Amino acid sequence: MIENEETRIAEEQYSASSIQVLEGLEAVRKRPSMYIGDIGERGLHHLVYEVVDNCIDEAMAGYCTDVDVKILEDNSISVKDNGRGIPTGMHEKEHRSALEVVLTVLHAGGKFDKNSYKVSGGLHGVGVSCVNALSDLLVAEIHREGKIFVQKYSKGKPITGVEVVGESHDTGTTITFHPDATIFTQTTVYKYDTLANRLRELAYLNKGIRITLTDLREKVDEFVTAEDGERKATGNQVYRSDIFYSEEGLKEFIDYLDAGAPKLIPEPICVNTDKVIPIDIALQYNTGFSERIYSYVNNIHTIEGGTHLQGFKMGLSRSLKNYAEKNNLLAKFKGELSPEDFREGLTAVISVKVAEPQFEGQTKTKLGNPEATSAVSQATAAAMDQYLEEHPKEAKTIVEKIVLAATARAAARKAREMVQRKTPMGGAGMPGKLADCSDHDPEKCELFLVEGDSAGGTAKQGRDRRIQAILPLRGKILNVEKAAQDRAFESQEVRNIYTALGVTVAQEDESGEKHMDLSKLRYHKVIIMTDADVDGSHIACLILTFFFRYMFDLIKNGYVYLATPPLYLVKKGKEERYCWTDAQRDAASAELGKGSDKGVTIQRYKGLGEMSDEQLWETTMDPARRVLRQITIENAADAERTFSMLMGDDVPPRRAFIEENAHYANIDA
Ligand code: 0RA
Repeated sequence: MIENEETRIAEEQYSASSIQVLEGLEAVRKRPSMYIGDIGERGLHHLVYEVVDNCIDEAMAGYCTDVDVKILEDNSISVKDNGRGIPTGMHEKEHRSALEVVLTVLHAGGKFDKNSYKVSGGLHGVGVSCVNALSDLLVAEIHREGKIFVQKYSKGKPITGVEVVGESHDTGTTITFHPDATIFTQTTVYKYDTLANRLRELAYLNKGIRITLTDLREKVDEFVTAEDGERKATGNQVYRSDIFYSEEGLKEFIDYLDAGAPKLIPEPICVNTDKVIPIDIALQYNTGFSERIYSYVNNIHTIEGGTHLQGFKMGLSRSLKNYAEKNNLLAKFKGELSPEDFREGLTAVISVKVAEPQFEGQTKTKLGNPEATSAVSQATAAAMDQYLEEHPKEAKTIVEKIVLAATARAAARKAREMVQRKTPMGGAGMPGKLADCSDHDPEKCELFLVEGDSAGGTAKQGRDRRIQAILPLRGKILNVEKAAQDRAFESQEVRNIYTALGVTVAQEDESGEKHMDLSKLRYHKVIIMTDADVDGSHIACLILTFFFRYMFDLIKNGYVYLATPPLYLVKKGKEERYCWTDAQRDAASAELGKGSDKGVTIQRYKGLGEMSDEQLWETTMDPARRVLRQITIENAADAERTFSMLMGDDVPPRRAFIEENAHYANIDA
């Protein structure tokens, strides 16, 4: 072992070209997750974003207006733009076409156009070459200089030369790729809604670009919305397609995010400057209580925030506080304003461009550049100062909301203290519904959060009572998106979760991040176990949203999991097969039915309650046999975003979306 390792290191040092090798596409194929995050559903979709990012760059440089994304019948993706077209001429130093350099050298994308302010380029910034490496077929079609050029690749290697196949009066690039199933072993099936969510977001973040998405895999019923708002089927079958286009950018993004929520001020407030770095912000207050701030750097969602977010919070509080004091609006208010009070009912999108972003944190999506704090803080305060001066009526409304928030916070603190007082001292004061385990070593112990009393009962019977505790939750837990903090802490289910876990409420630190003390956490696995149906995934989503907003550190430390109960039981005589997918079901039924398919029965589990306690143990709870899906920050953020963007309010089309999507937006292993 050691010898091999040493030999390998020696070899790497031996030739300078080994660096080239390491930077080549073989490295991408060897360790794909290092380049695209993971090789599950997220990574698969990431390939599309990586290509689209190049088109966005081309658009930001002023050469492209339209991007056309298609999901082809075999789950290939084609991305077409009307930019300049990737250059096809010989690259002097490389002795091959520039096209080939772009498609086979990591980071090559931006090397030619020094002038452009390249800010996009994908989360991992690896470019199209990475997509090429991970595709079993990639076809590049370039319209440029009056001609159509085509070159084909497989697994990153050219399989044809650059061929002229026709003439064209337009310019542009079309990249068509098919993800390599030997890399993406979990799935190569694209989800329309996942792509749609990201493309919609990109359209809002980059106003003026028209992005279309079309699914050529199957036709669906066409609907029209009549003037009275009713959706009617036309009787036609069409490919599913959406056009994402935003004239006004973030302002419209806010309207989309807040659709249905009663607004506090008529129009979102916008912050827009290029002084130090490009900063684009829109914010709106609604009559609700939750704080929703989405921050982006170079079009990348910064889940863990960072210096730009910190600057925004500082600038916002400073301006509002100054204004309120200067105009004597706090005269009657006796309490104290805390930073959070300025953000109750706030929906904001922050988009900044940073030339050399330093990404930190677990997900590498936390901006570290210190200069962003003051730049964003000053820009925000200046724009807010001006808005408040020019809109005294709205200013007064916002300040009144802040004072109300501060008053409610005092009440919330009381409720919180109640939660904290009930914190366990050796088992006493545990929720009545909790069936605790006998072991007390948190590292060994697991808490199952189970939907409903009946499934809870089965789980209690089936569990290993030494290390597994069960907490049944009543139906749908509170939607924390829509509740004030004090109401959240009044919820019995929410309190039970705090008490059972042995934790107290997270507190905001100076930089505006919430952290909680996990030293008394009683279980190191918190397992959400819900039915494998639409309602079940909705409930899982609600619980995840709660953890995401109130107990982020729990997710960050990898303590939160989803259980995966089977969907089917295929049976013949005494032979039984549990199945989690339709493919497994079909295989099992073929296997057991060999000879005669008589006597093969397929049972579809609709809920946990339909399983016996032994079945639940064997399939879902037994540590030796079950499959748990660990919730990552990214997955939780996706769930939260899907949930928040779609379910924040019961707007009917959003509801329909959830119902159509029986599965969690983006949660994978
Ligand atoms: C390198 C240089 C130039 C454009 C591009 C790459 C380019 C890449 C992609 C990928 C998808 N769409 C794209 N469009 C353009 C500059 C070309 C010039 O100077 O004419």
